[in-house]
Amino acid sequence: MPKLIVILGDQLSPALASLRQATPDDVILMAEVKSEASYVKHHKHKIIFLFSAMRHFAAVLRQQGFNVCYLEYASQPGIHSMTDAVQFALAQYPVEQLVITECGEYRLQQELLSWQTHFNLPVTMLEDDRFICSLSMFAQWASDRQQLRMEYFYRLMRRHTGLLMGSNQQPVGGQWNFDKENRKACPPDMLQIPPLTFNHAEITTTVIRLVNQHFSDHPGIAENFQYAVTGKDARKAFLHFVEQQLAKFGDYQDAMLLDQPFLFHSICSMYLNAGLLDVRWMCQKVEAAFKAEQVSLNAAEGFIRQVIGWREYVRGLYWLKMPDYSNNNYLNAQRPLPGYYWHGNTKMRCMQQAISQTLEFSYAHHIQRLMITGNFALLAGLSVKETTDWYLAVYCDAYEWVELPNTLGMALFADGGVLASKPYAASGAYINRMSNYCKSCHYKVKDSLGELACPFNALYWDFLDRNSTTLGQNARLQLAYKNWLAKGSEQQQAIRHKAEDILIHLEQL
Ligand code: FAD
Ligand code: DLZ
Ligand code: SF4
Repeated sequence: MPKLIVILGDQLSPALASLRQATPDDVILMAEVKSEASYVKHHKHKIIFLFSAMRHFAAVLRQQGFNVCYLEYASQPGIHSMTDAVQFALAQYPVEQLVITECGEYRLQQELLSWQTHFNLPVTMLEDDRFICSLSMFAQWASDRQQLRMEYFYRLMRRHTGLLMGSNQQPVGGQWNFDKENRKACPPDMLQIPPLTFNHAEITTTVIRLVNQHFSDHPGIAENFQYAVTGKDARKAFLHFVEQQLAKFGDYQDAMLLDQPFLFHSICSMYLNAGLLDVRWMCQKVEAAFKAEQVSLNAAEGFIRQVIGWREYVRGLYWLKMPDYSNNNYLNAQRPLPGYYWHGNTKMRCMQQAISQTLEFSYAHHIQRLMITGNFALLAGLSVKETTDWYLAVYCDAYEWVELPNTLGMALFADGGVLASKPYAASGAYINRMSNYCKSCHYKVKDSLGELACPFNALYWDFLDRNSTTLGQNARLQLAYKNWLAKGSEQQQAIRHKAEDILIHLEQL
């Protein structure tokens, strides 16, 4: 029975469940469609990356003898969605069933689930076993717990994979987590080896033209695109990270430096999320580097925790809690996103740095996303919907399954503590400790009051004050509230006024 196997833009893995079932009689459908390319204003690099990677992937499948129906963007009139693309393929090929692998986003998954009725054909949906933790395993883990803390899930994943495990199911080094060793500020003169970049192959050059033609109003400069678009190059980029940067990744994971967009990060999330890299292969390479004494335990553990811990955890949480999760707004944050999120022109050096590099490279590292742009959105009470849409649009690695829990849950505390035990709220002091941004800022990081006071300071105290009904009882915020009370009513009032003034003039900061 010939099948129509649909491969989505983030399913570019040769070992994908649905591809493992493919035979030369089947038709493999891949399509560049408007509904996927425009549901938010994706950064141009994200569209270039996916379209070019999809085209390269299709070429390899053809070389392997598969029958690929590939629909290039706007090449067929009337095809705007994946459903339209399937309709088109069904009219061309005599197939008797549809096969797909679980989709990454709830939105599109609903569309796929409608196909059986819509096309009156049997649809088989296969588990996405590129992830280590299946959705049923996560649901089972979550079922008998009041709190879904990542740390306990991570221990389960360590035991499940055997990564960095010693004898008797105990972690190598006697500790599960070396996070405390991963919070050093980075000396500005430390030698940084940049990530690998790649020249444009012909396919990429064609896609860049297409993106400039159809997505000219999306953020980013298409010609600056420099990422890998094949599995082979993505593996090269990752091995470069393991050899050159991993040793410092642990220590400086949370650090930020002026004009150093990548520091010692792997820049691999876009490859991993699209299927060009395999999570088990990556972890094995990192574990091997530790065993060969090329990197310390805190570097190897720090990296492995991010991928088998955080990444798998947020995916499990997303599917456990959707669709209601996306409607959460625990702190009732409604303020419109200021314009500088889209152009980066602000006097706040930290925001200017994090946003400018985001617009330039479609990339910022975790602490920039969490403690700069995310922290600012949290403190200023920016609209959850506008903020999550921004993150989904601007990052090359962004899909809702990973973006939403990180933004809505981790950065904005809009789920009321499902993901995090307290909001990641911080004043300028944290940013000053972890970066050298404040030294060249228009604002004074030590001041909370006065014209040049760092906006993060008054906003931080005002955030606690504004949300005291909802957050005041949080055990992990008791010290912060004690410090707020210790300020006395006169200073509190001055800070409230300052915060009010900042919020009124948010666009002018
Ligand atoms: P590294 O610092 O080198 O980390 C290694 C890998 O660990 C990453 O490639 C990623 O696969 C994984 N990882 C690390 N932290 C997380 C995390 N919290 N959740 C999931 N995976 C993690 N990551 C995305 O892949 N897509 C997103 O859309 C996304 N949105 C985010 C939004 C916010 C507000 C925040 C705070 C974080 C977000 N993250 C997202 C997580 C994290 O910031 C990125 O995975 C990371 O910055 C990617 O850069 P890197 O590959 O250099 O990561
Ligand atoms: C993100 C994206 C974009 C920009 N374009 C396409 C596309 O044209 N065709 C496609 O199959 N997938 C695309 N994607 C990825 C999908 O949005 C992704 O598969 C879903 O969001 C599920 O994670
Ligand atoms: Fe950011 Fe404040 Fe530091 Fe300026 S002084 S860089 S606004 S934290």
